[in-house]
Amino acid sequence: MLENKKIIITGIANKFSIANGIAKSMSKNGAELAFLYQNERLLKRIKPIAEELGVATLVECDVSSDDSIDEAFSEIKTKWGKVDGLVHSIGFAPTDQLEGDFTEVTTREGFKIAHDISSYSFTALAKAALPILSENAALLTLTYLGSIQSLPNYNVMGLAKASLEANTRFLAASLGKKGVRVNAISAGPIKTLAASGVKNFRSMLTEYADRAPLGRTVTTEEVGNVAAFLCSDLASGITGEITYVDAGFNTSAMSSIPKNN
Ligand code: NAD
Ligand code: 0WE
Repeated sequence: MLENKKIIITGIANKFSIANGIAKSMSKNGAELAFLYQNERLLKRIKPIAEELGVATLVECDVSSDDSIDEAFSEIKTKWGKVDGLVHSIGFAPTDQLEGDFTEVTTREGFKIAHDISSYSFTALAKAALPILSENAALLTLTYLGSIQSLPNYNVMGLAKASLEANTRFLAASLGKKGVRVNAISAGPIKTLAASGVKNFRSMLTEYADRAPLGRTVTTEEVGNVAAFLCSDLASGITGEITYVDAGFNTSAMSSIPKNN
């Protein structure tokens, strides 16, 4: 499905990362991959993953810095010349923003960081990649239901994801004339590093499974397969779209089997 495509993957922190599920599926489907990693500290986790998938291009890129982004893309340009796809799997808010009452805990600085790292970085990477993007290239990001519905503790990240989804539509409108598609996957909750510090995450997963039509949560492999499809030419008619990979959770208002009545 992705033969002869060169795809950049961001956001692998360890084997549990959604970006790792995406890398595995894209690799299985024939893509040649490059990994952008946040900092050197993560290298020892990423190297074995890269080796297993035969990925030779590992480049440091901290999306909070324009210089870091510029350096990373000049390295990719030298190595590859062109790029057929980019996966943005990056989200961050300071921990103090993600626990407690929204009105009380949200600060100007927390808001700024969450939007900078979780939404603007998608625009920034698209901008940096544009000179080497091939015709029919595809960009993809990862979002969450908290963008359109409130839930406890997700707080300012919900606002940042709403911005990221609008970002997806505006990038799609901007890059469509070049044949470039831009989409997002809204994934159900998965126990990754970004979820590990979250209070009551396990009980959230149970509640999700109860309400989801499939009666379970989703895996990074399932998200990865949809990512591979969206970045392939099979999805040539899809852009600006948010595709839910959540076992149907967002389509269901109540669990189907009453517990007590
Ligand atoms: P993860 O912790 O494995 O991945 C988050 C990644 O963001 C890490 O690799 C980290 O290095 C990277 N990152 C953070 N700040 C960065 C910076 N300044 N520069 C470069 N990289 C930076 O967790 P994950 O759950 O795989 O998250 C990936 C994406 O999926 C995020 O956008 C997240 O919001 C989204 N998402 C997660 C879930 C879930 O339940 N896990 C559900 C829906 C969407
Ligand atoms: O988007 C996310 C993860 C967001 C996230 C998580 C962290 C934890 C560690 C962003 N920044 C940080 N910063 C840290 O320091 N998800 C969709 C997973 C997630 O996170 C939640 C959730 C869900 C689901 C936080 C609160 C409530 C639900």
